[in-house]
Amino acid sequence: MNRPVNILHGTDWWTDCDDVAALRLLCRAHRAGKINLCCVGIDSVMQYSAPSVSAFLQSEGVEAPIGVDFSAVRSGDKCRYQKLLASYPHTVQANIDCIPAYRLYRKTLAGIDGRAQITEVGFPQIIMQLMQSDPDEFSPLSGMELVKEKVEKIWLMAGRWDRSPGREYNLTAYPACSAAGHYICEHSPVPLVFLGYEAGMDVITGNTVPEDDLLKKAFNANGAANGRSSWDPMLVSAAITQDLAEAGYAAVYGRAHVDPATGDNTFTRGEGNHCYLVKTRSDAFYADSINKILSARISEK
Ligand SMILES: [Ca+2]
Repeated sequence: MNRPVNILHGTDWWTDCDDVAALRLLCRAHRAGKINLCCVGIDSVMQYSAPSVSAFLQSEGVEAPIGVDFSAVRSGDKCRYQKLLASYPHTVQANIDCIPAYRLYRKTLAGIDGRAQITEVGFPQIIMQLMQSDPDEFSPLSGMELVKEKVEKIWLMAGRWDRSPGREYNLTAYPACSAAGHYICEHSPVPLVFLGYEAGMDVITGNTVPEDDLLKKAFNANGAANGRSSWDPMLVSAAITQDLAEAGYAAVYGRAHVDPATGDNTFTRGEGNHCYLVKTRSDAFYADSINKILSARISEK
């Protein structure tokens, strides 16, 4: 059996619940030995951010350190499911008990044997902060050197690639997202794989999860009792599978661009180690395979 892929996972864990579905897929893949979920970075700060991720991981029987992007504080944000999740048992009691997410990524990358891949289903600032980071007690390498040495590729749920220019939330929510998206596209020393808005919009999942399941409760609290678009679960699903054809995608290669001011994304086909994913199967194919995992009771281990 192949060695499980090391994954550092970033999630905005904010106003949408598909982040929770994505984390379940990663936890189940971790428990099945397909991946090693090394850590989770939260790229939006709310009162219950870290405690709610901690509770969800605990409910999945997975231990992974949590980091927080403390620069991503927003005012007036609605806590739709985080408080509910945090009412379940958890070990991380507050955001301040975590180290900054980019530092956790440094620590994780420096400590792993072999290389890792990064999945990001929210805002791209943690990855930019990692790339821009200085040597520290975890590694004598700069962030860029560390990424070059230890990261194989970066998977991002971001952008809209069936239009030019395209606009999508993770790159346009606020100025820091656009700037970080631009930076990563211009400077990443490793391949970038994008799954865009257009791929996940019509794939509805979460609707088959039993009512007493914590994931379903998070969906219900988010107003998604009948399921939700599958942007984040599809991105992590592709990363877990590793084989794009098997996961149901063709890749369009070239170079992605993000306007640093507006967050609009464009793509130049041809030379380049960026790609965006195009579905090769029916929406039911992705929905069924994701729902099958989301709806399964946790296995004894
Ligand atoms: Ca998300």
